Amino acid sequence: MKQQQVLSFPPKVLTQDQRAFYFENGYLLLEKFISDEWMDRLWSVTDGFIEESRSYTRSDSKFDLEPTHSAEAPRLRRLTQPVEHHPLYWEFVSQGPVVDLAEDLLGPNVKFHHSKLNFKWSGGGEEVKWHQDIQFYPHTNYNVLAIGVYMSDVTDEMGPMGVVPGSHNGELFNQYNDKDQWVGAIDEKDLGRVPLDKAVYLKGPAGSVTVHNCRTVHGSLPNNSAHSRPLFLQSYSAADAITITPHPSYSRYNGEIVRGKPARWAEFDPRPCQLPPDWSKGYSSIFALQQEEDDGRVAAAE
Ligand SMILES: O=C(O)CCC(=O)C(=O)O
Repeated sequence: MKQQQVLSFPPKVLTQDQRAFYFENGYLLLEKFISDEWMDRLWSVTDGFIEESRSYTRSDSKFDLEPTHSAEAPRLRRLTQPVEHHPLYWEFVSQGPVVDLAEDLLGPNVKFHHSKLNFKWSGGGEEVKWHQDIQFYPHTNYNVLAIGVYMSDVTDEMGPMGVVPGSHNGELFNQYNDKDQWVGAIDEKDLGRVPLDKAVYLKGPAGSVTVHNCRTVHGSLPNNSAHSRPLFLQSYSAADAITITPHPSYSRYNGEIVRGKPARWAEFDPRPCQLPPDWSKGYSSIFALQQEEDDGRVAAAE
């Protein structure tokens, strides 16, 4: 669905100006968009996963751990596909206020792609290098976005999400290194073509929400503060954006329609998209890949 068509539907939670801002700049920040009640419910299950991670000594398809993670001092990078691990996350992703937001930006038919909870732990939680999302999961068009919920108050020291305004209308970058290995990050030599001096860092109190288009260049610095920066991210697409490559991480909900109805016609954008490696046997995480810890594969059975 084209932007003008999306805008022709009455919005549920955004103003027309906010929708126009997203289409022009490729991102949005909505301060305290999620209620305290929702945040308390999300924390009530998230604390349990942090506890559970203490019994893990290495990353798998559920927990992505920093190399120094231990039972005494957990250091989680990510809970992968939270929707797969607790029904509350799926309730939030499929019925919470973020679905109205997705509908306002994608049109009446909205499809879930995946979710993840990036913790960016206190005292050095890893950076996320500048990258674009769509090369991880190419679709037939670019009506694909990620909505992030800050689960704690986020300040400049905590490595807030940084976005480059307008970059969604620019170049799609190579995310392989010189040895043709996927690293999921834009190479230093290409970053000169990205106006990083214009980057905007999205901060706000707990319950604030970030939105970025799948082509928007984004990343975040290490978290050198004393507090973790959990960001619960969910990706959605317009129903007529069809995935081209196998899904990198399994969830029973991948591809579920959360609003409206499935597409009968695929919409195609003529702009080409780089393809990721074949992850059909498993995928680790953007952190492991960008730090070049592995080639992105985990055993499928894990
Ligand atoms: O957690 C962040 O700061 C950014 C996350 C991100 O871009 C990703 O996981 O793809």
